[in-house]
Amino acid sequence: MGLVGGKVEDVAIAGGGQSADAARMTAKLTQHQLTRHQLTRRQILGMAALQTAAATGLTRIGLKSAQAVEPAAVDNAPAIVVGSGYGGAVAALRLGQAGIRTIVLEMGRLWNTPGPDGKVFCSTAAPDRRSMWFKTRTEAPLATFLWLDVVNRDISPYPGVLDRVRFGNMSVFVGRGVGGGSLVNGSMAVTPPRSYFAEQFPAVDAAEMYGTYFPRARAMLGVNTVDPAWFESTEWYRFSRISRKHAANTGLRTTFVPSVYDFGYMQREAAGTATRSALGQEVIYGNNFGKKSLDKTYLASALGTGNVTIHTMEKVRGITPASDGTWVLTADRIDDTGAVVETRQYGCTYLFLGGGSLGTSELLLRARQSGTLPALDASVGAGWGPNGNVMLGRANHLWDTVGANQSTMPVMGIDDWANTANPVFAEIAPLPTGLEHWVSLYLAITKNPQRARFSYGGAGLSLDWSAAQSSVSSGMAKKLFDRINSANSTIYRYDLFGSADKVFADDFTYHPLGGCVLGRATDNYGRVKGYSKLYVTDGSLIPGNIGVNPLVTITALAERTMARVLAEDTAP
Ligand code: FAE
Repeated sequence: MGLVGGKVEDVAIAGGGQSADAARMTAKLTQHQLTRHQLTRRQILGMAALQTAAATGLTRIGLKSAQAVEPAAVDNAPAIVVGSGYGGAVAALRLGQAGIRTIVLEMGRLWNTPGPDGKVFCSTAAPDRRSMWFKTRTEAPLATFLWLDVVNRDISPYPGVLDRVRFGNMSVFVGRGVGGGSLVNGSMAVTPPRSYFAEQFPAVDAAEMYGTYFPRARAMLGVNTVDPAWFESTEWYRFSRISRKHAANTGLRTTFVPSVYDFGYMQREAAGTATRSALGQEVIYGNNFGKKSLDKTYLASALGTGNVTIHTMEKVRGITPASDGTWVLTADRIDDTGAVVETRQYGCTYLFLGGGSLGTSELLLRARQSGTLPALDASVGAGWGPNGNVMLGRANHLWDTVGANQSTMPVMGIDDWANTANPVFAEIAPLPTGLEHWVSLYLAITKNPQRARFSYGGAGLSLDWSAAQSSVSSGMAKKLFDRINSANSTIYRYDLFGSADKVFADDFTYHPLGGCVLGRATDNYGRVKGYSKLYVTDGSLIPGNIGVNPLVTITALAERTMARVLAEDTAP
């Protein structure tokens, strides 16, 4: 299995046997989208491939995907990437650009086929089966309003876009589908304070990260910021301005938070000239417009190289080294009911794990437990944390209205991270219901030093995080918000999180981090210890906490890994 040589541009132009459908899609995209966004030619080709695959119901997406290719008994490629979230998408693009033929295996579906309502994704106001990964009822983080069970709905099981994975004392939200967490997240694209990054990654060259890889990640992801003048005047961010006033009354600093949601598009939504998405209660179950999720950025570019194919609805469950030093993967292909319709084997020389903190930890621990990867470092599974996440609501005075209209994309945070006695970064979160409710909602990221460990056994993946460890996070959030309540004579909301008097939702996280920590379970570049040509590129590299929302850090670290691996490990 050698590397595929050749010039990437030539492959892309030739289109590898691009069908008439794909060519038509390309032309349509060129007319309609190039004018709006500055798409590269690779992205246009890649997006055409995604649309063609959706239109024809294919589960294998590449520039050649419109051709009816009978899959071989074992699919071999020089490189395989597991998962198509941030870590997987960066790996796929950089491998494809290097002329290396790559297969991406993603357990979720491709999200660009409209449902009966003409939309790809459902909104938080009217969730249906598209919302959640094989559940019979939605499991939104904010469970109740005025203690009433009015938020969640019964749904039929389906490979929906958001999953909530429940462990004993912690449940973890993750995205499922081509684009992973980028499909469901709040788009906040924050670069961590340099001093904290250096504290968490003492062996990583911070100057190189802040000079090269963070800027590269932000540019590739399409990070932008809200126009401050529009922010000050629009009804859609009244909820942020009220929370900013209350923070200021407490002597606390607020800061604008960059985003991968296109604020130009949002302003057109507000003006009534574009279909509403962020302003139409779309977020955790996907955004139909405006968001630069990975299928619009890294993955479109990766497909556009002509060297990358994405296989959807295929869950990798086994990793075995072959005697010649290559890798053999076992993957289950599932249908819309979740039934396994086929089990396939894949072979590759270079294996990149981008299944996220849960997915990658599970794959490695299961391989160690089943005896196929006995030489993994003892620290695999360890160093996990929820990024100190705590959600909470405050009740405002009647005169401090937060507005019936709220954008789903947060753009501001209360930054008290420099307070060494109690470091907290609290994003001001929306609660869009279409009605005035006087609630200020927050997702606090606290500097909780507690860590847990994954293990794998008969019951699958388990996590030994305890309720006492969560209370360290909520204790820190309480210290900050007690100050805010006291300065503004306000109180907490007790009705939002299900049980009678629950104020701090510290038992779920949007930010699972760790399990295969950089420099411990891997070398300093994500190469898994004990094996060669096996790499981790996702959030499992981060040791439990990064102080801000993690997508930019995951992307930048993956860029750093790929630059090093392509320079050193894949040379002929
Ligand atoms: P991730 O994006 O989770 O991708 C992993 C992919 O691998 C998924 O598509 C899985 O389906 C797939 N997969 C897993 N196991 C397998 C397997 N065995 N075989 C095949 N495929 C597999 O990983 N972060 C921010 O920075 N800003 C935000 O505003 C923000 N808001 C969030 C809101 C929500 C509701 C959620 C759930 C998360 C949010 N996050 C946010 C977190 C962010 O999305 C998350 O850290 C990244 O998506 C993690 O990236 P990874 O590459 O680690």
